[in-house]
Amino acid sequence: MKKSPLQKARAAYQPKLPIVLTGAVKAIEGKPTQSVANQAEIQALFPNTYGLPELKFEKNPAPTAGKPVNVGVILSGGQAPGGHNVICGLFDGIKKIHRDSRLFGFLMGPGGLVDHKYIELTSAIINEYRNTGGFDIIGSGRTKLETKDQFDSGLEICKELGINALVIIGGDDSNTNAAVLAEYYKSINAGVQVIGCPKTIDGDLKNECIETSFGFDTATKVYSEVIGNIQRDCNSAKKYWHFIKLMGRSASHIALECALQTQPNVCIISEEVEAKDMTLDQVVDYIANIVAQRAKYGNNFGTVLIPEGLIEFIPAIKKLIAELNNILAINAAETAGLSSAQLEEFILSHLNEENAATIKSLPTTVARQLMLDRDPHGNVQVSLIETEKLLSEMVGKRLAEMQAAGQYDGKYSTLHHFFGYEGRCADPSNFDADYCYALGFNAACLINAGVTGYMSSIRNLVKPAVQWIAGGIPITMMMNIEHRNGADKPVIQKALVRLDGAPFKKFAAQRDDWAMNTCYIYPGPIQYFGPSEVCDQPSLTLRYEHQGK
Ligand code: FBP
Repeated sequence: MKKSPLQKARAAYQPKLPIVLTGAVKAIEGKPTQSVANQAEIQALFPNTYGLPELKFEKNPAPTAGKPVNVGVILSGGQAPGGHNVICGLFDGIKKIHRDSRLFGFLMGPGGLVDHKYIELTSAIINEYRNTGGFDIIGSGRTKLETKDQFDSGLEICKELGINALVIIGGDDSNTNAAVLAEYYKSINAGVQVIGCPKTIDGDLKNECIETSFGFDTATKVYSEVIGNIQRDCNSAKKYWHFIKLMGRSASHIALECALQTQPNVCIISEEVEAKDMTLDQVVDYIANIVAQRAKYGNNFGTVLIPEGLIEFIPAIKKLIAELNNILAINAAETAGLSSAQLEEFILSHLNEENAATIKSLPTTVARQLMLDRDPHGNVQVSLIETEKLLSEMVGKRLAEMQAAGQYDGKYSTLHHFFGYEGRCADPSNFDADYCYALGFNAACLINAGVTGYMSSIRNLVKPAVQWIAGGIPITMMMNIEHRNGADKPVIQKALVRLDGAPFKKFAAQRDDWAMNTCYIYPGPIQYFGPSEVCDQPSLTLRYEHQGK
């Protein structure tokens, strides 16, 4: 395969490992753990994997010779920069345990395990993918691993290939499924360990023990570069308002991080909209007032960042989505074969009065997307809803009213952008390259320690990589019971933006200044070579969260 000079140079990059993982390790057990909520229910559902202790690796001065292990690896869900390095770290880790260890990659996500589609990952293949973005080494998919038939089918192929452990690289939903799989295999003494790795650009898989999910750092740096470029263009021509939607599913972590990096005129944080019980009209008023204020000083330009999940957080729409979820889950059999038009009719006839009124108030395209576009986990496909256009149009209408009332005198020309897919497969930043390699290498250590139902954990991330702390966190510890698709289910608690957290507080303290004055920052592209303060910095979210502790 032909490679660019940067690709060649990047292939030679040696990710930095925590010092503890550079030699033999032993697992030190902490105290038994508890789930974040609903302890009794989670314990009853996970009798074999609940309450396990946290693990921390320390140097082992008297290691014993390791035995070969065969490991299967799965990439699950949306792409995130650094996934290849998790696999490379895992490969190097199991080879360090024993040179005859083997790694099998299941193709196109969890479905590959169920359908027995795999390849053996040899050193020749692995070396082609070191420090690269993307998930193309084995592909990814969103098949949900949740039924006994799927688990049994997975076990068949594990037995056939002599696989002792599976590593599932995924977000909160995929790691929830990893925990269920670990519990099932343990309950039948299947002899297959299951280890998870925290992946998602969305940054919503984090807690006391998992400081960040991988991919967030690179993706937000890519988006911030492009937002900065747009801001410079915007500040040069001074004639457009740019409405920029940013991926991130429900949580606004990506929008918040990009705002901290680039200082736009407006950034909406969904979690705040919900906390303040704001209506869509109030969000529109907030933006329109800033446009009008800036126009008073001749500044008929600006940037507005919008998290993709915003629509779900407007309380009236949230209620609507909850009822839609229930209707679809309860009537799954009845609605299975319906055409889009029939399904729409079915839903409209089942909605309560309040929600029917909400759906009628929305533009038809948005209403259709809410009703019809769902991913396999039942989530609304928020990335498909064009909130940036919806908001800019509504702001335009509001400004026209204000103009008629003599409250606004300016020009309002808009441009729209959606950044998501552009950042998901970027070559990982040094931070993500190092973090991911360490997560994979550490997963091999967890396998060697014989544990199951754990997530690979690398902490102390604002310090240089050599000082990072390696270990494992029982996945059940992160779980609670939530109402999903019409039923109560054990799931990993999603981390939303905390309004009492340091990153939001930093933003909130400065946003009025950014709104009125043009304070843009132009972060520039990710740098791989050069001074550490340019190349190795973690996200601002991570830095502020640590400072705030
Ligand atoms: P994960 O939660 O699987 O990591 O996915 C992240 C994400 O990029 C979201 O930000 C986005 O809403 C979604 O995937 C888009 O999904 P798809 O790749 O199926 O279009």
